[in-house]
Amino acid sequence: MNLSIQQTLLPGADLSERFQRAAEYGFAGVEVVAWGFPSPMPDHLAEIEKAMTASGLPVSSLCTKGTDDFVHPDPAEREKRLAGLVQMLKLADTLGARGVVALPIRPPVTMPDLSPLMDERTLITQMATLILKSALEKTAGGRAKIFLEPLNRYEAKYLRTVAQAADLCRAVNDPRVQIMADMFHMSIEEADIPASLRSVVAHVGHIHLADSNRSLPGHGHTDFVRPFRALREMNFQGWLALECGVPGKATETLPAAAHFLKICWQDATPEVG
Ligand code: LER
Ligand code: MN
Repeated sequence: MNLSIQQTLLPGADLSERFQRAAEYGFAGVEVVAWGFPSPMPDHLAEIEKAMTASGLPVSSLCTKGTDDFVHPDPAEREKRLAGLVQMLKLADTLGARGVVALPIRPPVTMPDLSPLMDERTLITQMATLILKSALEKTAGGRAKIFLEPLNRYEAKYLRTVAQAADLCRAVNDPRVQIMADMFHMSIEEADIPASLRSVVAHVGHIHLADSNRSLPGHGHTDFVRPFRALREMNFQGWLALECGVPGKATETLPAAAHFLKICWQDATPEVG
C-alpha cells in the first residue's frame, strides 16, 4: 500500500517538519497541495526538496487548487491556467512525483450554453480535451500524469462520477491522463464504490482518502475494506493520499489513521477464483 498524506493536514512549523511528522506517523509519501503555499508551488522547489531529503519521504503527487482549474471562459485566463498546469507537470517530474491532481471546472466558473449549436457540457468536454492534449504536448517526454478528479454535486456540476472522468480520459486517449478517485466524493455520488472502481479499472491512477464525513478514515461510516479489495484485485499500484479533516490531537489521530488504513488494506485480501 502506498499511503500518502497532504502536507496541510500535518502539524509542523515548516514543510520539513511536516514531512518529518508524516514519516514518524507511518506514511510513505506526501501529497503537496497548492493550497498550502502563499505563492505558486514551483517557486517552492528548494523548500520541497529540502523536506524530502531531510525526511527521506518522496512527494507522491501534487494537487492544484480551485483557481487553477483549466477550463475557463476567458481566453487570457485559460492561457494562464494552461501554463500553470504545464509548470506543475514539470515540477512533478523534477520531484519524481507520480502526477498532478487537476480539475476542469467548478462553480462559480461556468462556460456559455451555445444551444442549439453546443450545450455547456459538450463545450466543456471539447475545451477540456483540447487543453489536456496541449498540456501533454508541452510536456512531451515527461512522465507525470494528469489525475482528473470528479467532485460531489455540491462542489461540481461537470465532473461528478468516475464514469464521467473515464469518458474524458477516453476522449484524450493518452495514458498520462488518468482518474483521481476521491473516496469522500464517491461516497456521495457512486451507488457502489468498489463496483464503480472496477468499472473504470483501466483509468484509475490515484486515490484521495477520507471517511464519509470527510474526517480521518476510521471516524465515519465508510467501509474501506471493500474498495481496497477492488483496488488490490485491480493490481492498483498508485498512491492513496489522505485529504480530510483531522479531529482530536493530530499527533495521536494521524498515526492511528495510518495504522487503521494499513489494517484495512491487509484485510482486503483479493478473492481467488
Ligand atoms: C475538493 O473537494 C477536492 O477533493 C480536492 O482534491 C480538489 O480541490
Ligand atoms: Mn480530493
